[in-house]
Amino acid sequence: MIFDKIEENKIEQLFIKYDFALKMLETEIGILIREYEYKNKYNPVEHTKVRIKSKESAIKKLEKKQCEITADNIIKNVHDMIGIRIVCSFLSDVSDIVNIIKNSKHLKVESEKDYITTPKETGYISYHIIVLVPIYLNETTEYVEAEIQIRTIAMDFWATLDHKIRYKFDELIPEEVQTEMYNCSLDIKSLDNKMEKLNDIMKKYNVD
Ligand code: 0O2
Repeated sequence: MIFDKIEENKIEQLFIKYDFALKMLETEIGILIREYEYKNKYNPVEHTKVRIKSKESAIKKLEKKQCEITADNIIKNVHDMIGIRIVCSFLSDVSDIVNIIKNSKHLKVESEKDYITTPKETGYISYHIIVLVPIYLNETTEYVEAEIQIRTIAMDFWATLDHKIRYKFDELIPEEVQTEMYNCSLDIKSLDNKMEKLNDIMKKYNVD
């Protein structure tokens, strides 16, 4: 973790921009959800959580990618320095939230990863969108990358425990634990499908 004073200052300035961008992102997502709720008389979101990646985690990611520790390399190589997780009730809510984000006038979609249609080999299920968030500085408007993770409560339950387990084993996870986690993810998928059917049944009864 060796970088000179100039680079250290640049990284510090970059983190200030991340801080602004995270506030913008949180506000924009809050507005989009509130608008949806007003139009549909229904709130599809259980909770949201924002976070800025720590300097240590960013450096770890750069080292993994064998990149020099510079502010420019953080911008170019770490796409999830800031992020928001949107946890929804049902699968169809995830699709609705993905659509409203894609239609946002303020967030520019850069890329998407649909780990719901195609889960990761670990069993991880979620929908990721990388967006550019505008930040309005005194003289210019800049765009900062952010990762939006959208998932159901069931997917979030799995991912939270998986994260804990990974942390305990420091990435060297025994094969039997990996297999068990993968099998649990299949149960999560099946549970989400059952809950979606239940959601459809509920609509027939027209209850709020
Ligand atoms: P943290 O601590 O959550 O910030 P890229 O970011 O594009 O260079 P990567 O890592 O392949 O490459 O991107 P991907 O697959 O979109 O994953 C980014 C984030 O998704 C991760 O961030 C995790 O938050 C989450 N994620 C991905 N795979 C798994 C998984 O198997 N289990 C769990 N629990 N979460 C996962 P970080 O930076 O790895 O971690």
